[in-house]
Amino acid sequence: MRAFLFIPSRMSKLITLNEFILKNQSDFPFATGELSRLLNDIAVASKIVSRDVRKAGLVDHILGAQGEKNVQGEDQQKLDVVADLAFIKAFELGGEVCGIASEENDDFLAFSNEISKNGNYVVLFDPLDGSSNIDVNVSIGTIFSIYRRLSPKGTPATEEDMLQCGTAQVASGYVLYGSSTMLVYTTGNGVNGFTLDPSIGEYCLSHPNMKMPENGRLYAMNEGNINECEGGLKEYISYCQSRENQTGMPYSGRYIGSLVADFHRNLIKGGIYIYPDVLSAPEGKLRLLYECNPLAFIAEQAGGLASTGRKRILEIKPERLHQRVPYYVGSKTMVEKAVSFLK
Ligand code: AHM
Ligand code: MG
Repeated sequence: MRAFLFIPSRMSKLITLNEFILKNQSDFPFATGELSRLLNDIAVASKIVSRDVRKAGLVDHILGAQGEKNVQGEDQQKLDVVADLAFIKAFELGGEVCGIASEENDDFLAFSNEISKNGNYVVLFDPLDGSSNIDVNVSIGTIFSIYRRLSPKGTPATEEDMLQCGTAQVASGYVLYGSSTMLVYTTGNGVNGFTLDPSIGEYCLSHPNMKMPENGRLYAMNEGNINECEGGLKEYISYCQSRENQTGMPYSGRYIGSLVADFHRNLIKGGIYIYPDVLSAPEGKLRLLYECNPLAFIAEQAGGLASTGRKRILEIKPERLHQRVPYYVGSKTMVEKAVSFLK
């Protein structure tokens, strides 16, 4: 019997993140290759974190049973601290970054080595968002935001470098450690998504030029907080659950409790994510610099919106590193509608 070899007539060429970054280097406002190298450093650090996330259950439940030290005799650390250190190390050794601020650290960090002091960028990031999901094998993510420094080159990074408006972001992105690991980023020229192919250890372009559907029928909010929310938001959630909305059917509630995962789903399928100010978190829960601004930049670049309910997120002048804000992000029409209920 003859065996037939099936050869697809049209195979598209695999584009790795590296190739894509190099190809698009000229999109960057200062096309010196520094931002390309920085994005590459982020990709490498995220692969390390992805590997650690994938074996988290083993470390906690099998290796961890041996005591507080792992097999190499090192102290075991929580995964969010491991992620924080992996990214900080990548930024410090990479040479493009003069300082960082991270959700895991009280204060910002100005790198003191000679190469880093000459770095032109600062990075603000949440190393592992969705920490309540780490132990239960639910998707978590890294979120990052990149700015050009304001302080003079060659000097230590300052707090002013960190407290810039979201509109000044040069690039932002996230890595989703989900059923696959994905890196999604923007440099202000559209949004592109890459999936990590574990067999070759490379991010490959899988979601070119991502656009958030203008409308949707998914809403994501911790409805346990509903009685602590302002009246307008309660009315908006009732509207979502009614047949009064444009679909004539109740929307579906989808809340993972992991911002990156909820945001990513809404980016692809259309929807809104809401974390309002509530009694237990009077300014909201999410952090402007590490969570809201980077995802707001991506949302807008993909055609969506991000608001506090009263103001465009990207236009807020940050006052504190760990500042929190109410957050409404997602499909344009849905965010506009939600905001209209608050007025
Ligand atoms: P974290 O940065 O401490 O993980 O907090 C942020 C997370 C988001 O990922 C998620 O959407 C939200 O907190 C969930 O909060 P809650 O459990 O209050 O609904
Ligand atoms: Mg977080």
